[in-house]
Amino acid sequence: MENVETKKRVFSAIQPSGMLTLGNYLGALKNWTLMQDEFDCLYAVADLHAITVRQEPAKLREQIRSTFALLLAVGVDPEKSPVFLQSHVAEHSQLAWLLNCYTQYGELQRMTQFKDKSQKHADNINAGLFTYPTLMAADILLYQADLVPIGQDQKQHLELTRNIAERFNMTYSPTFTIPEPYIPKVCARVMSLQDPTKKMSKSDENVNSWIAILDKPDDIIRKVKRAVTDSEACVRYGEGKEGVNNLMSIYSACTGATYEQIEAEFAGKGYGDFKAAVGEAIVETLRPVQERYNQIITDKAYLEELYAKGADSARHIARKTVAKVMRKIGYV
Ligand code: ATP
Ligand code: LTN
Repeated sequence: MENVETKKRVFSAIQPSGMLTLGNYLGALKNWTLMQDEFDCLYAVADLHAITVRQEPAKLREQIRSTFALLLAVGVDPEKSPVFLQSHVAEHSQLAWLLNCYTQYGELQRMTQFKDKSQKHADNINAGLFTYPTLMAADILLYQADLVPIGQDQKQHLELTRNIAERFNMTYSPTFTIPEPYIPKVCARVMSLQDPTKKMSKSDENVNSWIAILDKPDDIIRKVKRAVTDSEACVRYGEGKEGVNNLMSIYSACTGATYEQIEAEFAGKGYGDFKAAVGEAIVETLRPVQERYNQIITDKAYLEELYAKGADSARHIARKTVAKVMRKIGYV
């Protein structure tokens, strides 16, 4: 009998940040919603990961709630895909410890994100920052995920996850599913509006370089108007036109238009008209998300009910994996 059991399992997580960007939306979250029918998905707010850098308690609490509400607002449907807070499922921490003992110091030392972040936060190079990838491996392996939607920057962590899983399977017997990365083709990278050779990032100090999912329409229009382009004044996709390419890519992701259609639409028109249209398209794309977010974030009871439900469903799967792992290692 064909049933849902044959669907591939998908797991992904996002760190809680009050300021998720258009890049997070078009590059990651939108894709999460599109995968819900074809796959058996689970999604988490990676709040345990967040404390590898120092967080202010009240602000962290606020950002965790806000990120959870945003996941629902962009269209993650808790009826289809359990969505939960990582810290509510203790098995994440538990499996992370076990996997730490199957991960080499040298492997973690090679992680480029560790090298970058330890440079950025030189005053707080804590052991959690170093072992962050084993927690991420635990997140994925707990649910026996087949596919993990991630951005380019997380590929190295997924590769490590696969190595840890393969090592464990070889040492004992098949225990973990070996996960594959799933990198969406459309708008995989939204670039900075101020320096289109860099990815759009909320940690960029120049607020004009990024658009938050919750930015007000006027701010969105203004930021796009100020976006860096070039002196050719021709809307076409091409080399040396990173700024225009980026805006075309965003416009395409928001409207569904192909690059040829966009070039035709703006033939003979200047960047002013093009930027106005791009700004408008972003506003219209984000409008329904913002409306849903504003409804959800004020409904505390609804949110709390969903945290609990999501964590229950996740825990049900996670427990089985941890029990299996502990049995194989030799725990009584
Ligand atoms: P930071 O800006 O602090 O580096 P971030 O914006 O990259 O963080 P993450 O939490 O690391 O945020 O990313 C969450 C997800 O969003 C990841 O899958 C990441 O690849 C994706 N993502 C982030 N920025 C972009 C972007 N500009 N374009 C496409 N996808 C992005
Ligand atoms: N490290 C990721 C967030 C993350 C994740 C995961 C992604 C934590 N656990 C498991 C995929 C699967 C990030 O910073 N983008």
